[in-house]
Amino acid sequence: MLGWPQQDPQFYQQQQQQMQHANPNSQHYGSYGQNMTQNVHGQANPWQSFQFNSEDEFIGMFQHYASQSLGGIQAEELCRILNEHPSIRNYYRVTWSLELCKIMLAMLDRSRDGVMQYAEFRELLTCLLYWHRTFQEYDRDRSGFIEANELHNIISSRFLYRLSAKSMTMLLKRYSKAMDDGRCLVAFDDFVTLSVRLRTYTEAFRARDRMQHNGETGTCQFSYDDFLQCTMSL
Ligand SMILES: [Ca+2]
Repeated sequence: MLGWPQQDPQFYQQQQQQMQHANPNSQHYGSYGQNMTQNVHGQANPWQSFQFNSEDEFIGMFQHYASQSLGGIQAEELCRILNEHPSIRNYYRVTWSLELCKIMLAMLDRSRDGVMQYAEFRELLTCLLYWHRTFQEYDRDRSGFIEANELHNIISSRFLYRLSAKSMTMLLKRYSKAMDDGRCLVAFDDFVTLSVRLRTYTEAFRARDRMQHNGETGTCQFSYDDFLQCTMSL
């Protein structure tokens, strides 16, 4: 549908099962995601955070934007919800780009149909709450920016990714902006883009490693087509 790269659903299901049994403290991949699972599920709740009276009311808002024939929303509608809905817009106080909405939709498109169903939408907003809270902890003056060295701390000490110094330097350069006073600043939407890509690529790579090696080795093989499907969808 809509030119979306289709992945074999059986492969995807297998990938999900593999991830559920993945060692949370991997020698090769750190323990990324574990912290988020502990902190987000049960604590952050999108409908309460955005001051809806009930989850039903929140679902009603989603359905208002959703296409009945598709059974969900596409990136354009996701963008409209984040930018137009007063309490959600007020919460984040950023302008969400269509490009970032496409990336976020792709990250959680579990059914690989290019459409965000309610469960995927709820998971995304839960994820965004966690990333926003994490970002705000470091953005103490509420300027909407954090410093590049704080991004370094979040990736390694909070998200628990295991990256080489070289990869980390590349990430900081790619996702921060150098200011005249010598500081390097990271905006919230760039932080979200980075968080989505890091998580999605790590999961895709790790799942292939496990399937190909019956364990984790920190390496895997991609066919050209599979590589394109993984990278070009984000
Ligand atoms: Ca979907």
